[in-house]
Amino acid sequence: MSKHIDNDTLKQALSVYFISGTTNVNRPLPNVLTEAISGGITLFQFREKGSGCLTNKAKRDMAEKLFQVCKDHQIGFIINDDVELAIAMNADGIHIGQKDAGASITRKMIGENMILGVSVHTIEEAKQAVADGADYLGVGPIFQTNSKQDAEEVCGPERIMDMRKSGINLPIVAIGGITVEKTPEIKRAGADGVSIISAIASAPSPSYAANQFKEIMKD
Ligand code: TZP
Ligand code: MG
Repeated sequence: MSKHIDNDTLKQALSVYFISGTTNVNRPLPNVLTEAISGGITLFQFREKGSGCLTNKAKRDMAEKLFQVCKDHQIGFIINDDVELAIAMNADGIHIGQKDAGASITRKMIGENMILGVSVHTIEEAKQAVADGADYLGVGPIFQTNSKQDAEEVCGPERIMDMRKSGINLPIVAIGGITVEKTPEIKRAGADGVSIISAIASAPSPSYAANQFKEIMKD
């Protein structure tokens, strides 16, 4: 997968976007990822953060394992924050936040062929990310979340609606506290996809959970 995919294909790929690091699961992440894929996730982001997270070679080794699982199932593999690792591995994409290196610098580093996702909270940030060359926007936290310590204020699905009204056409994924029950309203607000950590990573069956999201997001 690369940026050469058109917007519609990217929107499809973003529809059920599973995000996880090893600290979000209590069993091997490659197993959880494999189950989530079997349930129907459409994209994966490796986000290795928090106390006890892997670093250096252990992080790279885990990333390679997860990338291979994704390749085996034709699922795109995105890396959070770590531009150097994304480039070194030739990942499908990189996702950055407002506190990371700026989007335009990141775009210059990765070139045109890698997908660039940017987390935004406001319409201004969204417009800036578009101008800087983002391929998709992650908007949130939509609802209250326990998965991000330094999360901004909850903005609700209305923020996505407001972005659409202000003319932002880039693919948008909602993030933060997304559950199966809340997914229909996210879709109605104009999001192309839902990005989920805990509702899949901590689910008794990641496969079943992923499948429920897929059913709601299809068509
Ligand atoms: N960015 C905004 S909220 C969030 C991130 C990475 C965490 C989302 O995790 P969860 O468990 O799906 O609420
Ligand atoms: Mg970040």
